[in-house]
Amino acid sequence: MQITLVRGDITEQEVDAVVNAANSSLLGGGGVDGAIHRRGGPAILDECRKLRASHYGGGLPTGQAVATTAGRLPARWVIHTVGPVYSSSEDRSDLLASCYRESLRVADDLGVRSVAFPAVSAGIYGWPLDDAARIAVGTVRSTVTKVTDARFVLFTEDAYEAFERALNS
Ligand code: AR6
Repeated sequence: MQITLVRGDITEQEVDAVVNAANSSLLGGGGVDGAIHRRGGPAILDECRKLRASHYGGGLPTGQAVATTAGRLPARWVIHTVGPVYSSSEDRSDLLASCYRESLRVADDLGVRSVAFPAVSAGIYGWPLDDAARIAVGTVRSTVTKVTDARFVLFTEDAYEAFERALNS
């Protein structure tokens, strides 16, 4: 698998699947989630509502992932995952790692080869960037998958640099 870093907007990525840093309601929010729903259009939210009704009435649990189509995005699929809110008193790293592992598992179920990830939990959910980057890169690197192109799409220079450090260490 080739891992690359891109500075930019995940909604513009021409990949098979983009990962969304969602919340358990699956009904949208700010950050990456807001951008994906805005740019992808209402088809994504419709499918999220149906998934809630059929499988996730109590919400998609933290650390899990589920796919919808991608509406008007250049990608074909959106894989929604729910990162943990950062806590300084409790180690939630396993849940953050699970987001990447489960997203790759869903990508394998879809049979796709290229996946773009944002820095899950490193925005509104408050995760320190270097730690979020270390977990993201470490987990994607060590997961057995048929995905051949894993791309981290970083919105800010700070995030890009943190992922660069993680990738080079
Ligand atoms: N493309 C790539 N990265 C982005 C984009 C974009 N268009 N927009 C923001 N980022 P966040 P979280 C970066 O807050 O911390 C939502 O309300 C951002 O700079 O999107 O997992 C959900 O509904 C940061 O580095 O996700 C949840 O309630 C990273 O993406 C909650 O936020 C993740 O920031 C999830 O919070």
